[in-house]
Amino acid sequence: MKILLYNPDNGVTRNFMPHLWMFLLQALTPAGHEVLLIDGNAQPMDEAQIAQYVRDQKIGLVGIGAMTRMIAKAYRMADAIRATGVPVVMGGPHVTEMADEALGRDGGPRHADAVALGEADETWPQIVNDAAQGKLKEVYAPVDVFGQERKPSLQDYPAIPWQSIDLNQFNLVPGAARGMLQKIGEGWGTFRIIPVESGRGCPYGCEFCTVTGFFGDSIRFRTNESVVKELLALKARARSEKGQMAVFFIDDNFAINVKRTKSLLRDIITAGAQVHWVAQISANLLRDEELIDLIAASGGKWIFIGMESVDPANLKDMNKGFNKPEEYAAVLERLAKRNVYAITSFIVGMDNDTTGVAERTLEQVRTWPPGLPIFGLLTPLPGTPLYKRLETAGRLTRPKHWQEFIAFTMAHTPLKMTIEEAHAEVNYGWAHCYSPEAIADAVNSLDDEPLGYRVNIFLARLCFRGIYFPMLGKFAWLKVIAQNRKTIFILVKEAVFGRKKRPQPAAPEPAYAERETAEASGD
Ligand code: B12
Ligand code: SF4
Repeated sequence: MKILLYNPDNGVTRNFMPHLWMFLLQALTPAGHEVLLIDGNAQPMDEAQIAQYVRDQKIGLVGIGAMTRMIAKAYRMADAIRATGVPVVMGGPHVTEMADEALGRDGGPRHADAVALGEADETWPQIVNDAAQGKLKEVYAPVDVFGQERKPSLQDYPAIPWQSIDLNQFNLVPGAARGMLQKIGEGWGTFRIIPVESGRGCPYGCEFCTVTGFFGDSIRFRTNESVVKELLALKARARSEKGQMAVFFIDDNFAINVKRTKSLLRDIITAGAQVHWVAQISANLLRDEELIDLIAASGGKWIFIGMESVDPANLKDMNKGFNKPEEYAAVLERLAKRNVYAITSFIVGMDNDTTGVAERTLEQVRTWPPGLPIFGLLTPLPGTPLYKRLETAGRLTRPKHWQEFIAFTMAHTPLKMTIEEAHAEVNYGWAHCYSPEAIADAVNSLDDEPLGYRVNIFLARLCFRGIYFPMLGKFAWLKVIAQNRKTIFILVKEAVFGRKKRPQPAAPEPAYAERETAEASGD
């Protein structure tokens, strides 16, 4: 049987990274079936196109995975596929919470023949076998013989065949430049960001997050050996095609067990499996200097930190009181000292937020080493404690907001400001962090660092700008390049002519004790 795994586009950005679930399920598919992958972010398709594709390729089963924000598109695509007579199975965090919606059991239209609840590592082979025999059931749940939910242990994680998977749709290097760039250094003909997981689960249970409910508070890890092997395979692939590759460790909290993270990073270093990597780690776990040394030495470049708010009252409300705003600066400086920078994520619209929250946050951000601040609106995702609380309080203005997803638009009323005020705050945050002046300031703040770091922060800021300000298409990019031409000129000049010698800071006044000694010794 031919199987298509499809991930819908998010309608806002071209995702910079493919979704892991597709590669994982492909690797877990029983022998004898062919699996094709389409990520709508890389290969945009509409309903008619996907139906045609399914017919042309003689697909026998389609699997669709989606987050809440993509579910409306996922349902439309599923409807078009089912109209061709091909069964659709859906999985992922949204349908796990809203299975009745996907199956049309809530009074609405039916979109899926079957849903896979929760982690599908163990149910997927059964789904494929049932579909091949025309005996697809409606619901697949990962349960043990007693009917209790069972979480895969990850100890026998499958080897994803990165050396042979078709990754053409995920190359971030523009087609026209590939030939030329392949010849530069070790080669830049391809550049891909590949998702790798080293573990699952987070016990913290922040109020707005689906992770603790979905993956459970039982934390599970792959063996170090299996992660190291995967990194080595990815490195070999990049080398063989004269390209580059970076890894996003998609674990919810990569350092949730600091001892184990250190041991993994040590093993990566020992095996020479270092790649440039990004990971999500909460600020409270970044206190350990040895951990930060190992992050830097193993190739860690960017750490995503869910700071959420600089207001402790908000953090407490969200059950995220373990975030201590007073230690954010120290955490970021600890990272920056090793040239590791942070993607700092903030949520606007929390119950203690009032107008001016974006500027109050930026007052702090400006005192930190440069990074990539991002701003989002508090969103009640189905299945979260936040959703239940707001529903009970009658504060949901669009209880089924996912059925008509509107980017950067609230679905509930904040307590101390209006929805429009919250939108304006998010806009303020993005506009002030990604204006040409702000980007130039970020680059200049790394004045003492080698050119590579300055270029890195410049390019990263340009890309992240696109999360809020749509930058789809060549024209949009040209406009951004024109707006940032001064910074580009300075960086290019430095690359071509080298760095202008900067005035050395005056020698510091000797410390009191040194002065005393020098005077006493007659120097
Ligand atoms: C990596 C990641 C991202 C990446 C992008 C996704 C990517 N390209 O991988 C980035 C950083 C860009 C991102 C952004 C966002 N993310 Co995100 N992200 C994740 C993260 C950390 C890992 C995803 C992952 O690969 N997990 C590992 C795989 C193996 O798990 P999985 O995808 O759930 O798949 C398993 C099952 O669900 C199931 N399954 C999944 N799909 C399918 C399909 C079929 C057919 C079947 C049978 C089974 C199946 O089988 C898999 C194996 O068990 C998750 C949290 C998490 N741990 O999952 C959040 C998560 C998916 N993100 C989330 C959110 C909310 C967002 C944002 C909206 C945040 C924001 N406010 O901006 C944005 C939106 C991005 C966008 N514009 O599209 C939520 C989604 C919740 C929901 N109900 O939708 C999650 C769950 C985290 C959370 N805080 O609750 N994210
Ligand atoms: S620390 Fe992160 S992954 Fe864990 S519950 Fe909180 S937001 Fe979710």
